[in-house]
Amino acid sequence: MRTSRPPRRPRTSLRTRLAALLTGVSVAGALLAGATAAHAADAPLRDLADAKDKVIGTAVTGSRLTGTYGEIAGTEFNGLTPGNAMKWGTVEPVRGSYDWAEADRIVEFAEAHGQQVRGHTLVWHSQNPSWLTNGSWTAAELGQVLDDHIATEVGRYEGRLATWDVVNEPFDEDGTYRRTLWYDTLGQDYIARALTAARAADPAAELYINDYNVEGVNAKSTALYDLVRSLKERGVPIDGVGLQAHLILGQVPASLQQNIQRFADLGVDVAITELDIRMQLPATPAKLAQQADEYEAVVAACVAVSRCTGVTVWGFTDSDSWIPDVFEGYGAATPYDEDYAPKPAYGAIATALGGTTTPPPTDACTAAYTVTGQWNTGFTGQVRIACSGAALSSWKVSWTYGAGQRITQSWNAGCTQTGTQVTCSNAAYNGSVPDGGAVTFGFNASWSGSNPVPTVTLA
Ligand code: G2I
Repeated sequence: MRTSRPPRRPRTSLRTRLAALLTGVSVAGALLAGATAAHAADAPLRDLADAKDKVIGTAVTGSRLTGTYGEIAGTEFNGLTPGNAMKWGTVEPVRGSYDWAEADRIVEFAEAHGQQVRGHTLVWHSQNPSWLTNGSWTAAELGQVLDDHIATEVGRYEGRLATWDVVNEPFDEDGTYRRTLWYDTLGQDYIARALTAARAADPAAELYINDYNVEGVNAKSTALYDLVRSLKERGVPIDGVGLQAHLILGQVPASLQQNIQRFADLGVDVAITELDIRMQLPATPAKLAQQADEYEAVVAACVAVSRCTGVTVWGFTDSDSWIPDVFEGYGAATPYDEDYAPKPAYGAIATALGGTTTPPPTDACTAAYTVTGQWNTGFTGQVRIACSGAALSSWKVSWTYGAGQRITQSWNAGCTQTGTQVTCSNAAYNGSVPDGGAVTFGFNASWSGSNPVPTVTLA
């Protein structure tokens, strides 16, 4: 960490965050139901991370920050990275015409929840607007475009973001510079130029270079190491390196901690910025257990090095992961499944952060209630009935609504509401829940004022 810089923002206390939660109507109705919470760590990941002065972050999609997604993002993580919202193509699709809606939403959410934000990303070869990639630029023109973009975007959030991934993915696998618009037009000094512009626009933000396949000691990470050393020698502002860590099950580099340590010894911070561990589908208990061990190893490697500032997962739920879109047949890469149930990897992260987890009950069927989407007057919810060591041939789930919510529609179950009392029974086709299986039903309902989550009973 730099010495001549303003100190990091004070960490927000649990009490402050709770107050923010309770006054935020949009999230007040999204608390996790008991059955899901019972699978979670005994303390939220963010409290464990705070106690170790580390970041446990997640990439997020702005439009999804309500309901259970928003609840988990807000309560389990102390850092957020916009997955796409701050990329050039998102914020300036037309030259000079900016769209900050999703980025603003994420920053405001983070501030309401006492979280730090990692800005991602300013200079990259991908997800750029066509006016930029199709333009024909002289070096002078493109340099100015770059300076202006950084001044505008970093300036907009000055003082509010902890960190920027200023330059993303500058190297090829063999450690040579990636041939991009930036490199081809401006030469390798586009990197120093971008860092200098970012420092000018927000002197308090920590400035990083971020790349993938640089987690272990190899040609690419050594090129990054040499670049950082030379930038520091020249007095170019560089505060840290981001190791993305898009990993494959069974392939966590053995030299991860050694690599983190060598950057730390060079005098920069290190962050694991985009962790996910993908596996060939289907996910099996054995693969999920191995994945948990590997998540634990990655987080533990960061915890072991004081200059490793923390770990961000690239989406916390499998329903918000880039993997299935890009790697056919692969998935299940994040710590929560598509229904927001914590996977073994979640408990493993908690363990690496010094926490404990209460294992889910065995020999039981449980019901978990989640709010999957919420708007002004209505919301969509779902209940997942899962069995482990037991089985059901029919089921009935009931709960009491405490704040005037009313079911308007249901699917995959027959629901009735009398006063505050809701009872939902299986449809003709989904009464049977086998050992190791699960059934989900959904509903729409109205709410106003607040939307607290009820405790559900399974009969
Ligand atoms: O590719 C994985 C990550 C590698 N490191 C840099 C990250 O910025 C990158 O993130 C991913 C996002 O997670 C994806 O969500 O970057 C992708 C683009 O390279 C993102 O994918 C894009 C899709 O390609 C678009 O079709 C889609 O419109 O996401 C867009 C928004 O959902």
